[in-house]
Amino acid sequence: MSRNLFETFASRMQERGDADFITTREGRRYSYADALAESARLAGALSALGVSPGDRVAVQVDKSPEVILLYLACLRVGSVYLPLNTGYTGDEIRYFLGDAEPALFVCRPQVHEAASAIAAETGCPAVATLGADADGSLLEEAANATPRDEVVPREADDLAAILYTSGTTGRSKGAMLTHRNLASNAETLVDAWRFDAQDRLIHALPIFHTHGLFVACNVTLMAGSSVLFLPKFDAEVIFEELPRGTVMMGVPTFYTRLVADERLTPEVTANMRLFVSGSAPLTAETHEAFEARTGHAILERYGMTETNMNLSNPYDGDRRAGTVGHPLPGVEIRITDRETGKEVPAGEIGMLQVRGPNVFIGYWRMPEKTREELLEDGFFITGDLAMIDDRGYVQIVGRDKDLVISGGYNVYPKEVEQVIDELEGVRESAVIGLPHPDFGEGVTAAVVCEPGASLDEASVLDHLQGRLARFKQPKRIFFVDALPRNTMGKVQKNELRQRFDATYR
Ligand code: MLC
Ligand code: AMP
Repeated sequence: MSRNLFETFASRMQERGDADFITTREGRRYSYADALAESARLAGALSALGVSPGDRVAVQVDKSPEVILLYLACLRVGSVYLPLNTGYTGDEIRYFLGDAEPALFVCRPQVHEAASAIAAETGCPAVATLGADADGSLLEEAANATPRDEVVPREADDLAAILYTSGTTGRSKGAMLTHRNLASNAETLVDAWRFDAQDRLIHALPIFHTHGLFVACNVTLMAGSSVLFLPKFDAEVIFEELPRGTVMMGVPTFYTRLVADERLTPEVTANMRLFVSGSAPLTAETHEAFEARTGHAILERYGMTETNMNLSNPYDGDRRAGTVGHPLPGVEIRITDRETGKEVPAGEIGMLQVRGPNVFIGYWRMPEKTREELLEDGFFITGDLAMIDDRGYVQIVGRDKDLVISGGYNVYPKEVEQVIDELEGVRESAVIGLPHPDFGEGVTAAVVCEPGASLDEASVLDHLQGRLARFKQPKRIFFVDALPRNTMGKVQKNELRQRFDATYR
């Protein structure tokens, strides 16, 4: 029996027929029946463009309902959907295309020429465009293509998607996610968070990462709910839409921004039944302030690109501030000693490991990295430090990996350091995350210059422009005489964090 995730969606989509699937504030609307028909047309276009089962389809486009139809079309034809952050620069895209070797690159119409050059350089045979206003060559192709109604059979362990996640070495790793991974997590979350056809999800997240794509859209499709697609988070728009929504999912920055706004009241949120937060730690302060202002306890959950969602606070029962709740049904966790890998006693801090049908099958073409992080017994080493508190709730207390999370986006210091270090006059650099009132953590660099070099903050930032996505670029650069090191020669980032702690406060 085929285990193509699309088939699970399709039966729900058929049932929902003319009901709303995606709407926008500009009045665009796709019913479930429309989404079935349009995704079949797009599937026809993908085949006409040379996409075969198992091929990767790389997609770097602005958010629009048609992107989700394209994702569905990729599932239909058995290809592997590979979404890319729209903030990535040409250099970054070159790496992803070179590594993933997609059969097709779908880009924004305005960058068609540059994208085609990168595609040619990296051996990607086809390029199509898709614009935020339903423009571009892909939809033209779809309009002329013969719709493909059949769904290519897939096994549960066949790939449905590859999502790149940055790595400690500075090289991004492609997390390989299967049909089983995505289907199991969506089914679990529909139950855990009580999604149904009456729900209307306010969707302000980007759709190129796990949170906005799989958590939000797969759950919607699985439950037959409807989703209001907003291009980005804009507090003005959120306040207008809250009275018509039932659920919102966001990164902590959404909630700190809402709490800072006097329009956040019990009245404006009265129609809402659930607010979910994740991708970065939500402070207990924000959780408590939101509840005091609205009567809603934000449901915090914990996930990763490699695993989708692992832990969640309960729907019924106490949603504890500063915790990520309990393992979701089907997910096992253990908290281990970082050195020995043995489980630590309850109440102690250790490395969080997770296992379940949600856990990915490895990093694309990186068997060694996969072996380091995905253990033989199926547990995945998350790199997050956790403990189970006295009431059995899991707290994420820190990270063992050198990672900064800024506004829900991951930034690996190594990647930024490497680009800074290329600049003439730089001897070395260290990138850290510092407490930031809006983004949670602000990417910050400490730079040591070569003797006699005349660099300033602006010249370093200038150098990064166009080489690294904006969200990875440090908000501040500090010049130091030397990086603090321990006797082993390892840079002491904690010392730097203490020294510059007050930068954004
Ligand atoms: C924007 N900027 C950022 C940034 N977002 N800088 C650092 N970190 C970010 N996250 C830059 C912009 O380029 C701009 O700079 C300046 O900050 C101000 O922009 P803004 O208009 O205030 O930003 P905004 O568009 O409002 O975006 C902020 C945001 C957005 C938090 C709403 O970043 C966002 O939607 N983040 C969600 C990320 C996400 O989906 N993560 C999930 C990953 S999945 P300038 O100088 O260019 O003007 C995952 C697994 C899991 O982690 O568990 O879910
Ligand atoms: P990503 O690789 O973008 O999927 O980010 C995954 C990382 O985000 C995890 O390893 C955690 O460090 C972090 N994360 C996600 N959700 C939470 C949360 N609720 N609390 C703390 N950290 C989180």
